[in-house]
Amino acid sequence: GAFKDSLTQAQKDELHQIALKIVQDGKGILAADESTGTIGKRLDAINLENNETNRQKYRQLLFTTPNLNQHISGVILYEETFHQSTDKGEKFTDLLIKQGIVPGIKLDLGVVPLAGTIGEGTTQGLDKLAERAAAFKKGGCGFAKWRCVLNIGTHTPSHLGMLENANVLARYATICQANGLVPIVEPEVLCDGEHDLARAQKVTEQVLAYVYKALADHHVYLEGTLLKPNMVTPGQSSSSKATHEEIGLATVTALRRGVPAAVPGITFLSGGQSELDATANLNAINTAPLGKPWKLTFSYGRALQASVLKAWGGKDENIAAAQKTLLHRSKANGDASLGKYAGEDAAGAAAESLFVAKHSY
Ligand code: 5MM
Repeated sequence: GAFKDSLTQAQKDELHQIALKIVQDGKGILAADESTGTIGKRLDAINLENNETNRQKYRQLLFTTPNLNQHISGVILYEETFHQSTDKGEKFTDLLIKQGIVPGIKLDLGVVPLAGTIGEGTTQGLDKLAERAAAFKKGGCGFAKWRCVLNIGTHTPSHLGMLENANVLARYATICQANGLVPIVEPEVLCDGEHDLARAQKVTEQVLAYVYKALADHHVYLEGTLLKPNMVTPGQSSSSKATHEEIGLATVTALRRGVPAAVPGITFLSGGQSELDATANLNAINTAPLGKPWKLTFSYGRALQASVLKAWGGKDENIAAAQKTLLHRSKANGDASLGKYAGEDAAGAAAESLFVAKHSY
């Protein structure tokens, strides 16, 4: 049908530049946008009460890590964190911007059931989204995130599940772009289930096809977006395991089939993988023997924070050690985003043992 471009060239250029900054060589995103309930589970694991003081303390630890900007180009914040400051009174957003790190904001308001489906959902938060996006842009954010969830079952994801989630991601993306925020489009195909690698690949391809059809229908400017997908892995309860190389090949194959070359970058979620698997798989993705027209990097929550939380344990005397752990995992993933991850040195062994001790997220 007829198309009237709603973004000016200057708006497009700004969005494209932000996206390119986030996926610059050797860097990726720290997803620190856990909502109050989710961060509560993380704090509970180290016996800390889930209150505003402890949430501020923890995020301060992350964002004041010396040299964080060496491997981190963007940080996703939850609304409460966006409004918080360091003990010295500097806003977290200003602290990040000062380091050349782009602050981002989680805009979705969570998953709700999709009536009539077999346990499928959609993500809410479109009401007043333009006003919220404009306020976060004004407050220094350069990008946003919206997470949709799809699950693999005998009869899922359904046509309705894929169509609805693709459409809501597209609506969110247009609203972000109109307000100067690069939308990170996150259609997460969960790894729960007994399915094998081939099924995970097929479902990921189908989900991506729905997403990019919707983004095209809604006139989303692809150069000013980023994709945050799952890696293609066998289901968590699958009897068949896959090597990093097989995961890398399946993931890049699916992405090549579904993601337009105009998209500047793909920033993977870790989805409950161990820290070491998330790093090794990202490296295998970048070394897979296929053409890759986009940057392939990380936007990890759990796989950047599990051993950091453990090292901290809520104690002030451990802050420096916890920050060292964060820098170490960020470097490992930054190397993996270049296909140059060569395994772990001594500090990495620490990260490994910490991870094994905390096996289930
Ligand atoms: C960090 O967790 C994010 C927010 O989760 P809730 O809405 O449950 O609080 C989450 O969206 C995250 O950014 C992505 O799922 C990627 O995180 P992982 O841990 O899978 O790398």
